[in-house]
Amino acid sequence: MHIRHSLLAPAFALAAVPALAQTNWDMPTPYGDGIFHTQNHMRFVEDVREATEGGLNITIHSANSLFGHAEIKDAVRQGLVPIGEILLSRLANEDPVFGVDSIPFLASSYEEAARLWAASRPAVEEKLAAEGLTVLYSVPWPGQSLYLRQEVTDPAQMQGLSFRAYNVATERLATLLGATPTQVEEGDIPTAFSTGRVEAMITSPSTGANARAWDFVSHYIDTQAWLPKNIVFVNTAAFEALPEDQRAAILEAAAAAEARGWEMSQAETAEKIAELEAGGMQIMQPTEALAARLAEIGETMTAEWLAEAGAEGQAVIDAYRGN
Ligand code: PCA
Repeated sequence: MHIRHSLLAPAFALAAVPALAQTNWDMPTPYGDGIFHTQNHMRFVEDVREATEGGLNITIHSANSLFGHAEIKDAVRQGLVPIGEILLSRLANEDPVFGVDSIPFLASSYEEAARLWAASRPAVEEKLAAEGLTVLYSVPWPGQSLYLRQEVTDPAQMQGLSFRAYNVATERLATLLGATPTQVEEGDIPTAFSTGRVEAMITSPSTGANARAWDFVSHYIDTQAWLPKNIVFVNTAAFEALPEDQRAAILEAAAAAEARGWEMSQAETAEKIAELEAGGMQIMQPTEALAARLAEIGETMTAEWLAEAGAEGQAVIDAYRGN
């Protein structure tokens, strides 16, 4: 009798489990907890948890802690994890359309960046869908500006600098400036500067302030040349395996995360420039000569992108420009 009871007890406990069923998802991301993108994901995850009454629990693994940036897309595609984030333009070597947001001065305000995203989103979604991925939301970094160890008034001063790159467009920009590009993950920026691997970069005030750029560079030149986006996607099969109400909860939280993220990005542009200044950096506008050279490079990179992206690329640019 006594024995039978103790055998029955676990069976009752197990029978109760389905009512409390919880799906746990892991979400690898490339950037650290101090970055607004990650903070935006935390709100997204909270919204999903609340809307599903704890039924869908997403755990963020930030700063490349579960998969490295270069592995995240394939990890989601293969179903090793159901959801993840990457910098969209890291995929430009797979298809040029993924890199359209990283062309200098093609879309350098939030209003332009939003129009470019609207114009390119269908193509981005279609290409990722063909790989079994569903786009949830995409949020831009603040404008990309120069970080240097001396005041640069003439673009010729950039020649020969070892220049930190984070995608193919930043490599190309460095090369066109006569600098030497080196790929460095965002989290490795302080070490790359302190060990002398790089001595200049172009990135957002968010990344600059998070890396405490004032410890290793002295000048910030406010070019705000483009707004590259991060993108969050799910494995389509994993998404479709969820109950209808959980799918709806994800889509609703994703739409809210996209709207909130764009606002956070815009709001922190000035805030993070102020942090760079408070840290001791010189905040400058580009000289006419530097601005002219960067504009010229933007034209070159737009032409190169169009040549590579063909009719499909032209259609994106036409839609963006309202032609
Ligand atoms: N920060 C990321 C991508 C663009 C940005 O502003 C980086 O520097 O790697």
